Amino acid sequence: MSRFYATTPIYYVNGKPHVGHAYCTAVADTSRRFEQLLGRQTYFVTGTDEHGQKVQEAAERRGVEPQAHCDELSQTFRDLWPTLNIAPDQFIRTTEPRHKAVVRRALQKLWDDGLIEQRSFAGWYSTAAERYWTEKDLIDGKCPDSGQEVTWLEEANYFFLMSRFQQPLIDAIESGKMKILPAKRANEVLGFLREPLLDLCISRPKSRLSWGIELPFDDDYVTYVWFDALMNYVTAIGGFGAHQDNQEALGDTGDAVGSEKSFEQWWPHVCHFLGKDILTTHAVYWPTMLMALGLEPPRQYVVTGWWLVDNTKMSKSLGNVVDPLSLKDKYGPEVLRWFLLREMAVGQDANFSEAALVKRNNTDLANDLGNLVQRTTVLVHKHFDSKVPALPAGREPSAILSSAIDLANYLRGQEVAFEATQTDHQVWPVAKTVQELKLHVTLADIMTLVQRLNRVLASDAPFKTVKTDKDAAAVTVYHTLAGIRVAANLLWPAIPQTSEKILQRVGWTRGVVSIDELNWHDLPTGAEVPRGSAMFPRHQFEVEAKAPKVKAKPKKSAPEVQIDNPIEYVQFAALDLRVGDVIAAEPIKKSQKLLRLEVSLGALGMRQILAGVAQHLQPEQLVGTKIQVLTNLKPRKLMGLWSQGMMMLAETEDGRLVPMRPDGDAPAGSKIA
Ligand code: ME8
Repeated sequence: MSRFYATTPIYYVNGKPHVGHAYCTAVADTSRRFEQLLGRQTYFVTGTDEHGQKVQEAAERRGVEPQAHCDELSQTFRDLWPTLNIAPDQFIRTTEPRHKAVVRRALQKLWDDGLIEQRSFAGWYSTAAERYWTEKDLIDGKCPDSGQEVTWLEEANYFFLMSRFQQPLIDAIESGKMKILPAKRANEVLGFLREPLLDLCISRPKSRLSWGIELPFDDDYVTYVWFDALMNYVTAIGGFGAHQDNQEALGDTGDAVGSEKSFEQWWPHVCHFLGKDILTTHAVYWPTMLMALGLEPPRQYVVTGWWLVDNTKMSKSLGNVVDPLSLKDKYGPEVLRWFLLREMAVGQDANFSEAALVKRNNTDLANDLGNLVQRTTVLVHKHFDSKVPALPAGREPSAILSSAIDLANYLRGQEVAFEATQTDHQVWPVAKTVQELKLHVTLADIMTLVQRLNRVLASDAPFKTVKTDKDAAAVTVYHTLAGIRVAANLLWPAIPQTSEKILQRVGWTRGVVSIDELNWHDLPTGAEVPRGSAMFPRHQFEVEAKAPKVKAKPKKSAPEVQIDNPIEYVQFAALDLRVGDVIAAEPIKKSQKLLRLEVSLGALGMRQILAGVAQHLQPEQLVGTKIQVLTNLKPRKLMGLWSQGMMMLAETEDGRLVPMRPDGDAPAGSKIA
């Protein structure tokens, strides 16, 4: 069985955790859970980075001893993860004796091997970045990383001969031995390596900084915080003689920490998750340190983007951070997880806003997933004695139902002749996108199964057929329950708690299974389907409307306009108008006014829209055309069918209804503003 060793950055304890930290840790947690579904043995480590100037200063500001400060702050990180359903196997702290011993052994080895030298050194030192810069690195005389002041310092220090490993590092990246995702980040590192690589100062004199690990060969110095911190990835799995200390510190936690072989077994399978702000330390310092120590460079990196607030990075020093705890308390941990994972394309930046979080909840979770579970289970309670219905002999699933089964099998990696229809965006097997660490794509692909199951309900209409042909309804209901089970199992890595609840709601009591065992037809007929309330409440995001500015006197030249019921811009901005492609349109029996439309909103999926235009337009006039759709109108039930949006129409004075169509080529899903 192959392995997967996931790590996150170990976070500085100079402030409380924010959404940026929660994001990277949630991505690592979700990836490891996907790897578990794919049948791999996994190990997941996170922790805190506790030495160095930033932490020493944070403790000084609070007037507490550094160790007491670290104990307190580290605990806030440790306590946060379980509340977000993040389940690391190990939480490591750099002030633990087991880690300090590893760092000292590593330094001693480099010193003995002549790979560390003492030199006198002068340069511009940035406290914020905890490093020296050359004159030409500075931007406007300030630290290029943090924008903070720098000071000129001259001192004797110890240097790791990093320059010797420049070519081996280039080779490791170019040969793909050390894989950096997304690829543009690998190119960035290679670009950096086009310039001569300098040696790395790995010591700080105690006269300037006392909060660190003492060098084993000179007790006037402590270790540079990055040299110390990066070694955590080795300590955690028992490298450099840590396995015995690990066992004592952590108890028996399986082969990842407890055996002499643990490092050998796990290191080749490491995957470092980190933000783009710490790419150089991870992809240049770290592999060269490992090479110098006679170890293999890391196998894989996933470099994530930044959450921005008003297009500026969310960061402790800027004070614009979003507290994950308050959001979790307000919306629940899984809504927060879902938003973080689904909204941000791994590797790119995204703007954080509570309004966007609410919207994600309402569209993906409440409308698509929550409604699907609710509508199907209500049918079971009403018409099938609260049990998974038996499949009647000789009745075949409808074409759309069969396509949902094909889609599920395709997602599981079965060789199914599944072709994305024109209404889907491109869908890939889960194993492929997981391996490429494109989690946002994986989740969007799984949601296409959920959307298709909703279309099955709309098209097979079991709530109708149950009255005339109960066997037909039983076929739809059985398969929809089976499909929900498959979708919930596949969504488990992102929303573990919810997914387990959904499994129970459809009568599946055997828990989450690996993707190989995830057979659609395993859902046992006759299983009890328990009652429950709606899983994802819709939320309303209150935007405080600013009072309109009242001008003392309107300018003389301003034309007088009479506006009935004026609205604020925020009210307009709350409307989500999109371009939609009409895929299908049909009259609704017994209704003179309504047409049922199936509308594709591109990557946002499909919607069923009931439009009151039957007396104005023939279905053929709509199929294949583009329309404007108000997508965030609360869904409504009309004639027993859900309408999940509104088609925008111009109403002429003589009472005609004319569809509003984009003039020019705007793809489905484009936002209208
Ligand atoms: O750098 N958006 O710790 P740190 C997304 N101790 N992710 C963000 C973010 C944002 N706005 N802000 C922070 C350190 N992060 C070192 C690491 S590892 C050996 C030592 C995430 O507390 C992102 O993953 O500053 C970033 O790399 C990490 O937090 C930095 O956390």
